[in-house]
Amino acid sequence: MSAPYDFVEEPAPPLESEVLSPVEALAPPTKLPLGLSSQTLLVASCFLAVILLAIFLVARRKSRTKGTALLIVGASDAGKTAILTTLAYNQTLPTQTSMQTNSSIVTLPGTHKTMLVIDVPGHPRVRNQFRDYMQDAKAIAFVVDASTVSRNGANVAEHLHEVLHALSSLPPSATPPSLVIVAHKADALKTAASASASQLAVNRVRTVLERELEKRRASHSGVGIEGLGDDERGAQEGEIGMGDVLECPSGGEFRFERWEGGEVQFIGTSVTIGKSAETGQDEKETEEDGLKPLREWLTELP
Ligand SMILES: Nc1nc2c(ncn2[C@@H]2O[C@H](COP(=O)(O)OP(=O)(O)O)[C@@H](O)[C@H]2O)c(=O)[nH]1
Ligand SMILES: [Mg+2]
Repeated sequence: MSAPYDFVEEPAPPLESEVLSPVEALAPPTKLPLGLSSQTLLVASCFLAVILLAIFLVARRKSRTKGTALLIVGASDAGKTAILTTLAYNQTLPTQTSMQTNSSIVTLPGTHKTMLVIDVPGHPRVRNQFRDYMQDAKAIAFVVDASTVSRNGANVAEHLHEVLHALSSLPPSATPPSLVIVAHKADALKTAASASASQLAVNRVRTVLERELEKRRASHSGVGIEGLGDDERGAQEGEIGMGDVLECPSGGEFRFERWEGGEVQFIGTSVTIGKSAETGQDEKETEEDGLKPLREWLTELP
């Protein structure tokens, strides 16, 4: 076999300072037609194998990493668009109930991290669109109007049940997005001067939702896709039953802290309506920034 390159005819003279590996030191190097020793070839192919393995691992890891977006879901009028515009522009803009998704890039304060924030409309006919964005989601904020949850609990729980079901139905290879339940409009609650409005909002939302989800667990128990409407049934064929999603280990009532599908966090928030919240950088942080808990939660996401 003829060598393809001219320079291979003259092997490079060995360097005085060349350090021999233990393998080289033991076995006298045999020269191949290309002028390379078998040891050099061995080392080169090991090196190549390591590089290929690294490329494979990085590619595999990339396909498993979770998305980068924040999905804001929840009933109509819960305050989703107000939260989005406050995160993005530090003010609320007059909005109408929308059937369309709004989105905006938000920079998290104190960091250079940016996030795509997607506000999915809450109208019952379109709210299931959130499933289309699940793969891109790093986090889901389920927004609940704390001032009306006592009246709307059953509807809100039905919507949340769909979100919990979607989270549980993700393929095992996907990293599920983090879930936070946002007890919003804390400012609209009547509190005793000493009590924290956001803590009251969280307690109220958690209590109502646990009660309503427990009712759903008890009535759906063992019900698979038969328990769903026609539209849902087609889409969820083959997935876990709706009732099973709410089962907690060792039986018993539904409790968020015992939910097996993942950790569910709660925060209480509010936004300033109608005017720009002009909080300058050096102005000291006041109670006014009602979205602080949400910003902090987003900053601390893994
Ligand atoms: N009191 C109070 N009202 C709010 C708050 N956030 C939103 N709202 C009001 O709630 C209504 C619905 O808000 P919107 O963002 O359009 O809700 P969406 O349908 O979930 O997007 C609007 O009239 C807002 O002004 C809040 O933190 N406190
Ligand atoms: Mg809206």
